[in-house]
Amino acid sequence: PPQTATVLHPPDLPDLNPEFATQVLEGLSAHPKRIPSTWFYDHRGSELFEQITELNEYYLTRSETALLRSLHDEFAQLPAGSAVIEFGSGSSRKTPLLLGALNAPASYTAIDISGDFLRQSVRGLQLRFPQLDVHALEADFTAPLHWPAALEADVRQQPRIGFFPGSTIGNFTPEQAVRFLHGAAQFLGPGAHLLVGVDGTQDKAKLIPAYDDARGVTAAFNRNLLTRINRELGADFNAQAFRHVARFDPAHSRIEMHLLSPRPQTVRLLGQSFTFAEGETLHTENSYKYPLAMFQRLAQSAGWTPQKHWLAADTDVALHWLQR
Ligand code: AVJ
Repeated sequence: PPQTATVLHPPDLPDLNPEFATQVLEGLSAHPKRIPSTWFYDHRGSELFEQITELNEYYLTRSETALLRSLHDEFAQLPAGSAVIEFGSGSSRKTPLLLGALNAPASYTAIDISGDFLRQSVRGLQLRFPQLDVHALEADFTAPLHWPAALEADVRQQPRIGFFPGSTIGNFTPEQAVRFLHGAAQFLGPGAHLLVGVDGTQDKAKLIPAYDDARGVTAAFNRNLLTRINRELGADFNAQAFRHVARFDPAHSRIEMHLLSPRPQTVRLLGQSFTFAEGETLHTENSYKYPLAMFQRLAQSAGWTPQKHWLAADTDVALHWLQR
């Protein structure tokens, strides 16, 4: 007699994020292998990034923070009652420097994909700035954004200042950066300003240690991606069997991070195997470095007018002030 087949249901992995699974499967099947750097930031990854920002070698955070402090008086001259909108606010560590300098800002809207971090940091800011109307939008700002109707009417009346610090824009390809800047212009509306932090460093002697520090915090940050894939997608990466590599590519003006397999090895993930040849790498991050004029051209091609910029005293970290 013909036998009856049994329908198997895929196992329920309650934490399996389909977007994460798809991008990891695609990236490991690609040549060269790659995974988008957005996946670094699980809880541990965010902790490790915070530690990176405190390293001596990682000049970016220190430079930008000093720059923001030095602009206190200049920010105080801007029109009162503004709406500050931060993209990818994360822990919002730099936000108080801007909010504290501005003349009686009316509202602050934080936008982040991680609702967890967002709720926490927005609470802290509300306590620190009790007069401020504080809003949190859980959204992916790399895709087109729309104002919730409840906020739009209020914010549209206020002078709008977008805030995108930390050289986060460097994680986009130039094409993605233009798309983001264009979307931010639409979202912020006519007359808005955008304050963007951009690193323009081209000196390998400064870049390599910043992305491959002596204490190995950046290496741990990079390898944590493999640990996360193991935990959330059930893979069997041996994170310690990969070497952290940071390289500068001057042709693309970007620093790259990779995980290098010093010997051949095979990894299993969701029923598939992926083989690494000796010396093969998994490309985990691009961090584009835009010198001043290069970033101004990029901003212009996205519909922004560069009005001003400020350069850090001892590094090539800059803040750009753009107007729509
Ligand atoms: C958060 C994207 C600005 O590219 O410098 C730090 C992330 N990667 N060390 C950067 C990062 C390795 C960081 N950004």
